[in-house]
Amino acid sequence: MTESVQWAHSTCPHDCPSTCALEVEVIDSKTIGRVRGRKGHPYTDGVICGKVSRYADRVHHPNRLMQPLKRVGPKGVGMESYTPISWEQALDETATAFQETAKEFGSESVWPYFYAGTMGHVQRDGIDRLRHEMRYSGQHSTFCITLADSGWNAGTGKKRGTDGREIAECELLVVWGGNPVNTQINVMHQFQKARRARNAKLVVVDPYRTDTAEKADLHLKLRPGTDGALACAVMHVLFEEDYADWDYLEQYTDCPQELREHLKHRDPQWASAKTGIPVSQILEFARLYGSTPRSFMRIGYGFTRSRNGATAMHSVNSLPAVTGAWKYKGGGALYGNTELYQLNKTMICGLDLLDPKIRILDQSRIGPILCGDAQDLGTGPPVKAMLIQNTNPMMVAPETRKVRQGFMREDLFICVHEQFMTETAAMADIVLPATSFLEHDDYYTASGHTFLQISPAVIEPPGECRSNHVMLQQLGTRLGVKHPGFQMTAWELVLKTLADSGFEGGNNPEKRSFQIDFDPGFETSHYLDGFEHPDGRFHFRADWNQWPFAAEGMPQLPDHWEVIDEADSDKPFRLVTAPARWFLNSTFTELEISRKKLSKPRVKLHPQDCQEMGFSEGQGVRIGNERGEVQLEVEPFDGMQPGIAVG
Ligand SMILES: Nc1nc2c(c(=O)[nH]1)N[C@H]1C(S)=C(S)[C@@H](COP(=O)(O)OP(=O)(O)OC[C@H]3O[C@@H](n4cnc5c(=O)[nH]c(N)nc54)[C@H](O)[C@@H]3O)O[C@H]1N2
Ligand SMILES: Nc1nc2c(c(=O)[nH]1)N[C@H]1C(S)=C(S)[C@@H](COP(=O)(O)OP(=O)(O)OC[C@H]3O[C@@H](n4cnc5c(=O)[nH]c(N)nc54)[C@H](O)[C@@H]3O)O[C@H]1N2
Ligand code: SF4
Ligand SMILES: [Mo]
Repeated sequence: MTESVQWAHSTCPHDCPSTCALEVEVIDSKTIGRVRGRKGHPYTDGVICGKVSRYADRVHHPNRLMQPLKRVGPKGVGMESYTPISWEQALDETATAFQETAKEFGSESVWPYFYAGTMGHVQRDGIDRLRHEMRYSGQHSTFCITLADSGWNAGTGKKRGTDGREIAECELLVVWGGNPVNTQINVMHQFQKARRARNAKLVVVDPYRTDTAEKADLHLKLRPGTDGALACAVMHVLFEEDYADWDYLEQYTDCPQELREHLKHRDPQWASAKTGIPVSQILEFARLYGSTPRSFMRIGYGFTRSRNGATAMHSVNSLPAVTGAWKYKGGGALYGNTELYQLNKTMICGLDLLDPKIRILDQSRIGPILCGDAQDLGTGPPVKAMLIQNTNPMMVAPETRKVRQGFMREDLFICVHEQFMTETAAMADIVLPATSFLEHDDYYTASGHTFLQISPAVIEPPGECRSNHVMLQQLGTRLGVKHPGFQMTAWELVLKTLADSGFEGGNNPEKRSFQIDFDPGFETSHYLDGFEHPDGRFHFRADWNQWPFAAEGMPQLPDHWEVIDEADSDKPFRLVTAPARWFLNSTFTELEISRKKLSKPRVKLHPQDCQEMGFSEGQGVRIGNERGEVQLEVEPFDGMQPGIAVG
């Protein structure tokens, strides 16, 4: 007898540029088996990472939250502080807490808080519809992309770039501030094709020797936060040694003569002193880059983890505009494609209800905010109640010490909707069990490719799990919401959003998965029909004031902006918090395989530093500063400069 195996289409929902097309083995209506990449997808093409290929262990994990919980013991302990309650009771108590808080302190004292646990737009962003209708405080989402986005857009005008598939056609790939072997394996898959076909070269710009850097022809090990200096010196050489494409510069950029003048003194010696990279390597890279027309820059998020990230990104992003690499197939740059997708999300986000006068709080400042920081709170009330979906701020938000202190407040009502008892859930008064992407409907856009993928649920929700959308509907009903978005199912919201954006979704009652390619074609993705500024040019002169939150004193032309925390005798190391291959931010910590692959959290320190400080391999150390601290094991590592700690 032959066994008939059923495979359903799905899309990886995690916060990863790859947004891989998946195939999921369906064992029965409640159980999945294997998960694999979907062959033939034009970009992800059957390749996925190790953690998602073990997804059955995550969806069917014995620690999955299965029923609503109410806290009856102390915060921060976990399951034993909770007792099961019904959904009715959990939602009633949450609604009552929000209503009473809003009545006493005003609606802005309630702060819905979310990030990127799932990247599906319906399930991720629906919380904004509740926010806007109830006039709760807004959220400025600054965990990750803000600095990079503004730096990129200052140059090109829009967050889009060369199609990732063209990596396969390059002669040189420059991976700058990213570690795709860990964080988006598909880049390496595309690059292998270029390497096989024409021996394409790989340059990696990263403070430490990552698994990606291991594969590089040239690895530039710079000091963290000095990318602006490196980029300036490279452009200095491009101008001085005649690699600049003046026809391109005159036609497509705003002030090339001025840039050249500005860079006159930012030479490799100047940059070497700041970056710690030898002059010879800067020259080698500049000459290789300048002499290779089909040079593809894959720009990651790494260097944007420093305070000068926006100006560093803008400086790096200026390189292909100097050489004119944008003109060539396999040339140009890609940081992210999210603005390719022009979607009308009014129905999901309740944008028609948004009142710009309502206070917006900075997500990354949650610690100070919960501790009552007057600058953050402005003239508004303190935050007294929160709904948290899709994020684990106790682990991921900066200034850990204050985050913890804030969450410990007994006068703060917290409802967390989660799949697992995370560190944040363990601080909540009410914990609600959430579905996974395999158990709800949604659509996904990508950062690293051009497809919008529509993916219905593959199995039924386990236990009493409910999706973010259903939870918001049911809480909203209790709060008296009227927006039509609350009346629709998640699937109806998917189709409505597509229809409102001018795409054919059909009524599709049998819920088929499908995808739409937003590839704008070669001319547009390479900005050959103009950059996205009113003058159609790439801007070497950045207008930072177009962003309401821009800092004072940002250099307009590419530069090294000296606002980072330099190491000193008190704090001798600069910290790099690099993504681990078997975890995704704080997700996958429950997976046995991930725990096995990275048995202990470690900090890489240069052997010279270890010797000076008397540290040996495996020794436990506490690293930290006034904002927080963490206990790690020392791993002596010579693949970086001294004075850097890689956690
Ligand atoms: N396995 C895994 N995959 C992930 C994630 C994960 O945690 N684990 N996270 C996901 C998310 S949310 C994101 S945003 C992406 C991020 O993925 P990436 O774009 O790869 O960016 P980062 O995670 O910031 O770090 C990448 C590299 O930047 C380097 N870096 C740090 N500081 C600097 C600097 O000042 N200059 C330069 N040039 N490099 C620097 C780090 O050493 C690191 O190797 O990955 C996603 N995918
Ligand atoms: N310590 C540390 N801090 C970091 C990072 C890091 O790697 N380590 N990375 C930084 C970066 S680049 C980013 S983008 C941010 C990311 O920060 P977060 O967006 O908070 O990412 P995660 O830590 O993965 O937490 C996501 C949570 O969402 C839950 N979740 C997943 N799907 C759903 C769903 O459908 N519904 C609900 N209700 N919950 C769901 C998961 O179980 C998980 O606990 O963190 C930043 N800070
Ligand atoms: S590489 Fe990224 S998008 Fe692909 S399966 Fe892994 S986490 Fe998901
Ligand atoms: Mo991120």
